[in-house]
Order: sequence, then structure tokens, then C-alpha cells
Amino acid sequence: MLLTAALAACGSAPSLAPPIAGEPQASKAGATFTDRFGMVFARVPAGEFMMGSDESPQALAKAFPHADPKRLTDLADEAPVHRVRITRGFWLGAHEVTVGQFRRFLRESGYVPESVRDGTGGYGFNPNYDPSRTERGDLFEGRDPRYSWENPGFAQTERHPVVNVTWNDAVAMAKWLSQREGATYRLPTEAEWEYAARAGTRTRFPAGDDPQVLLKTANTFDRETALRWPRWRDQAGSGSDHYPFTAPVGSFAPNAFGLYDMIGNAWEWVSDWYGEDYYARSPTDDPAGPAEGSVRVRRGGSWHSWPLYSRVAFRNWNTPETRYVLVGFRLLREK
Ligand SMILES: [Ca+2]
Ligand SMILES: [Ca+2]
Repeated sequence: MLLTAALAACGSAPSLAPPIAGEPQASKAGATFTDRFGMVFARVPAGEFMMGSDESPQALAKAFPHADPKRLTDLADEAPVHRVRITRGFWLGAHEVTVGQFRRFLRESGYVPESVRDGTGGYGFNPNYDPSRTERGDLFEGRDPRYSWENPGFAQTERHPVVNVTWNDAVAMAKWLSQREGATYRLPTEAEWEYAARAGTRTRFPAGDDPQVLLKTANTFDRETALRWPRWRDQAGSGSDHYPFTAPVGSFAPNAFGLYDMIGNAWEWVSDWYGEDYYARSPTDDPAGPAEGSVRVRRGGSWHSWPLYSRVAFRNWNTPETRYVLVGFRLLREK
């Protein structure tokens, strides 16, 4: 109100005033909105889509010739392909939540992230770490209190996606922002996530079927990451996307809804419990996942994901207190 009044006093017509931060001004696809916290959202309209994938292991083996055949049969949870109706449009974070935004959330709310609170820390990259010398064979060193959202073992700026955050941490930030902004913030459901990531497409990746499209459109496991994990060199794309670890959010082109890094960079927690056979029985309208479960779904692949696991239909999961160097989140605002 003050801004409008000031502009009017200067002789500007109120209708020409720029949108006031904190009040969504438009709700058509492609519209963006910045909340008072400074988080940018893109409008995702209500609509219908076909969720999941029913590609056969044979078709996938052809497209991903270096994949282990056993792993290809593990992807049956992506089927059946089924119609889903998203009955309400929403605002989805244009970017993954960044280190800077998470830092500000901690500072202003007093919230202590789970990896710090329980004293066991997170995971991190250590070039001298050898997975074969550990019992579990984890890809990264951890858990270790040296590692957290603030230190994943590689350099990150305030503009990088926050990782090493748990599902519980993500929900805590959404709750805090809901109070602060006077609107409902939450994680997207798995269906909302896939609908938003596909943005009208039916291909393996939002940019097409050929894994090579990833190099120009997403930060995934490329030649440069393979330099640090040479035994998986064959799984990498044949080129470089220029980011061996996480990339600052928005480093690649957005999808048709104006969303960045839906594929790659950081895995994204969604709100659903994981249900292996859920697609066969989920409701058409606004499916929100099984009523109970033990692990939460994460989507989209990460900077360390091979092309097979960077497909838009791929589903993965972890317990809600898992913190990992590959996993972050993005938030949804309802209105
Ligand atoms: Ca990369
Ligand atoms: Ca992502």
C-alpha cells in the first residue's frame, strides 16, 4: 500500500506500479512471483498428465547400454503409466532451496538441522576416501560431524542448492515460511513434482529421449564427475556439463514452466511416503501417496546421477532422517 501511494504521489498511475513483493499478481503459466523472503516461484497451472513410465527393460537396455540388466528390472515401480489430474494450480520454487536461503532460515528461526542436532553429521566428498575399505561401501564419507549442509566436502556458494538436509529439515523450513509469509508452504507431492518437471512432455527427460540432451540441460554425472569416480566412467554421458559437483541453481535453461534443475543438481524430497505399487491404485485426482510408510520419495536425480536415474519418471527414496550429499529440496507455495 505504501509503495502504491508513493508512486501515485509521484504521478504514476497505480495500474503501472510494479507488483509488490509478497503478493502474487498473476496466476497464468510462466508467471513468476517473489515472496517476501526472496524466494522465486513459477506458476504451475492445474491440468492433467500421464504419470510414470512403462518402458520395457529391453527398450531401456538399448538406450542405456552400460546399465546392469538387473537394475533395469528394478524400475517396475514407474508403471503403470496412469492419468493424473492436478486440480489446483500452485507456485513451485523456480530453484532448489539454496545454501543462502537455508542459512537464513536457520538464523532467523533458531532451527537446528537434524545432522547437527543428533551429532552424527552428514556425508561428504573426500578425494582420499576409499568406499571399498568401509563396511557399507558408501559412495561418500560419513556419517561424520565434519559434514553438514554447510560442508559437503566440495566448494559451494550461497547460490548452490543446499544438500545434506533431511526430509524433516525440509518440512521444518516449509512450516516456518508458512508462518512468516502467511501462506501455505510445503513439499510438492510426488505427482505435483512429476507434473511440474514434465511440463507437458512425455519423453524420458524434459528435453527429449536421448541421454545426450542432459549435458546441455541438467547437471548430472558427466565426464568431469567420472574423473573422481573412474569405475563408472562408462555410465557418464560422453561429454561435459561443466559441473563435477553441484552447480549454482539456475545454471541451465528452465523447463516450459520456468522451473530450473528439476532434473539433476540436487535430488528433491517430495512429501509422499514411497509405495512401490502405488501407481496401480492411486486416485486420479491429486494423489498424495500412501497413507503410511517408512521411506519418503526423492525425485529428479542429482549431480552424481547417471542418465538412467535422471529420467523424469525415476523414483527413489530414503528414511525421513536421511541426510546425504546428493539430496536437497524445493518448496511449493499454494497461493
Ligand atoms: Ca555434472
Ligand atoms: Ca534437482
